Amino acid sequence: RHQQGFTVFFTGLSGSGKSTVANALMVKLMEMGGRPVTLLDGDVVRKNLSSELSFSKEHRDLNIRRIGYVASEITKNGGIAICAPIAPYSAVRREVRELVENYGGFIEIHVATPLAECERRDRKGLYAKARSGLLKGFTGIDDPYEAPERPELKLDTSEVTPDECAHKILLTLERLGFI
Ligand code: GGZ
Repeated sequence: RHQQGFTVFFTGLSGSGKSTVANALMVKLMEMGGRPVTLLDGDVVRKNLSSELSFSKEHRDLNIRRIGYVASEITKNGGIAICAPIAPYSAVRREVRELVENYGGFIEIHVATPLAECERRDRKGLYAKARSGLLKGFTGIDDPYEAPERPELKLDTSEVTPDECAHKILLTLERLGFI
C-alpha cells in the first residue's frame, strides 16, 4: 500500500558518506510532504540514546537494536525512519530488517565507499588515531565490517555526488512501491 511507513537503513564505514547522503535524502523526502521523516544518525544516537555504550561487538549490536526499535515504531505509525549507523554486523542488521518488515517497508543501503577514500577524508582524524594505535577497535582498521550480501542499493560516494545518491534511493523506493 502507498501510505505505509518505511525505514531506510544505511550501513558503511566511518567517513563513507552515510550522514551526508542521509541528510540529502531527508530533504528530498520532506519536500515531497506526506509522511514525517525522522533521521537517526549514528553519532547523534550515540550522544542521546547510547551514550553509555562502547564499541565492543555486544554494545554495537545493542546500539543497532535500539535504533531498529525506534525505526520500527516510526514505521508502525506510518512515518519514514532514516538510520545511518556503521552497523558492521550482518546478523543484527537482519534482526532489524525482520522487526521493521512486520510494520512496513525496509531498504538496506550499503554506502560502499572504499576504505582508502574514507581514510583519505578522515574528517574527524579518527583513522589517523586508529592507525597509530591510539584508538583501538576502529571499524575497518582493527575491527570487522561485514558487508551486506544483498542490499537493496549499493552506493560509492567517491564516484557519485550525495544528491545523485539520494536520487538513486528515491528511484529504489519508487520501484519497491514505498513512495
Ligand atoms: C567505529 C567509531 C569508533 C570505533 C568512535 N569504531 O565518523 P564518525 O565517528 O562520526 O562515525 C563513527 C561513529 C560510529 O558510531 P555508530 O553508532 O554508527 O557505530 S556502530 O553502528 O558500530 O554502533 C566514528 C565514531 O562513532 N567512532 N569510535 N571504535 N567508529
